[in-house]
Amino acid sequence: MLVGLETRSDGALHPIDESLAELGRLCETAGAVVVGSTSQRRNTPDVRTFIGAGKVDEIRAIVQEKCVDLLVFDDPLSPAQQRNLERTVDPRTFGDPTVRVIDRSQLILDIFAQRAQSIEGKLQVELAQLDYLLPRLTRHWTHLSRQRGGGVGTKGPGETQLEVDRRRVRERVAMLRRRLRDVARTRDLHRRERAEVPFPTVALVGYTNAGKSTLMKCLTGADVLIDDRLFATLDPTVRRLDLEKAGTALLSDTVGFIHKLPHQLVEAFKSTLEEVRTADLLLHVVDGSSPEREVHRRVVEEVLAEIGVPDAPTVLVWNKVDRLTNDDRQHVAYEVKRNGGVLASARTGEGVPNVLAAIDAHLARSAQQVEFWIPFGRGEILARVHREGRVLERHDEETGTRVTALVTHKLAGQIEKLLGEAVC
Ligand SMILES: Nc1nc2c(ncn2[C@@H]2O[C@H](COP(=O)(O)OP(=O)(O)OP(=O)(O)O)[C@@H](O)[C@H]2O)c(=O)[nH]1
Ligand SMILES: [Mg+2]
Repeated sequence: MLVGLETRSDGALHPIDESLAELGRLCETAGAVVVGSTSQRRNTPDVRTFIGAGKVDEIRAIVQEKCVDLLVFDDPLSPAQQRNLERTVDPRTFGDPTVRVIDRSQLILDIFAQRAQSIEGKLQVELAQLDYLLPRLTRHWTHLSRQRGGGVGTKGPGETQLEVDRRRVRERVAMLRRRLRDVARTRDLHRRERAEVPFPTVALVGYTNAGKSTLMKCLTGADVLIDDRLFATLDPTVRRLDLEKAGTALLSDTVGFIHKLPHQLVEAFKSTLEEVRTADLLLHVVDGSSPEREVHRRVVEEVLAEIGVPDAPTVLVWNKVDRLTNDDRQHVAYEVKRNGGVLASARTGEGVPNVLAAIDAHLARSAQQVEFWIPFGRGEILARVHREGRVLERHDEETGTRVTALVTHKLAGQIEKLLGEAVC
């Protein structure tokens, strides 16, 4: 059962019904069956139980009637609120509570844990989960011992067992951080190798399920996972993208964002999100057919600011236009006029040439026309200019070749370095 609270501060950005509907989709993605939802309007959350006492009674009755065993709150609960709620909504008066109470963060962490594929992804998710768990390990909190299966012989007396649990979590956190640092170092190496490559990089960003992976497939032919589920993609993929004017670029697809993304995850996924941070251009995909498109766009911008790229050059893509009715199309066209961007459908291919043209134009603008003089002995440099830039003119002279080419700043710098002082 889903529970939402509408406080004065958040109603405007994300209407409660939409937020709960999204929470329902998250539950389905995680494998839970939603039997109902309820919400309450209050000025501020209750310190003890988050929602008011009357609402707690109402929920207790539904829990009994519908045999609910999981309550999912749309907002972050404090460890104490979570514990108090578990004890108050439970219809039984003895033993461990049979109703679990979790919040959106924990649900998202669960989904990430189910879906993480790469070693790095798995480490990042576990770190985020433990970070979330640590403040929740208290004397009254029995999840950890329950997870260990009944716990005969595992539960020490009160505090002692708690201390053991906490220490084990901390040790594991330290170990995970070390391993992540190693993995991140390798990834960094790959990235640096890529930086050596002169190609500019373009990163797909956007709300989860906006169609980033579908657009990646449409643009590059990459065989990436596309799924009508939230958080289908967790691990980054990089593919080559050939552009008419700007030459070759690299396109990367990575994890999507969502409203109220747990900060532990943003923290843990920082190294994955490096692809986004170091990109020359962001391709921000919005599901143009969603009534929530404006909220989604803003949420993505907020997360981008949180990871340190508030003003990166961006091309907005209003995707899924094939799903729009004529009326909706006019609305979206108005938004495109106001915010800029391109209308497209990654499914039907409509508008995709415009997306390519927008990327090309942006990257070509950052390319420059340079003249190189390359001595005959350095044929490999000339070959590279041909391969990675666009040669506009070429003259063979007595001892070398003079070429005028359109190249990225990166490539210009690298060729200059190779030629020493030979650049005219
Ligand atoms: N009708 C329509 N559906 C689309 C379009 N683009 C993507 N979809 C569908 O939207 C769903 C999500 O697409 P994905 O490409 O997996 O979305 P994503 O942004 O990569 O999502 P995550 O990886 O989960 O963050 C899939 O069912 C796609 O088939 C489109 O242009 N039109
Ligand atoms: Mg995806």
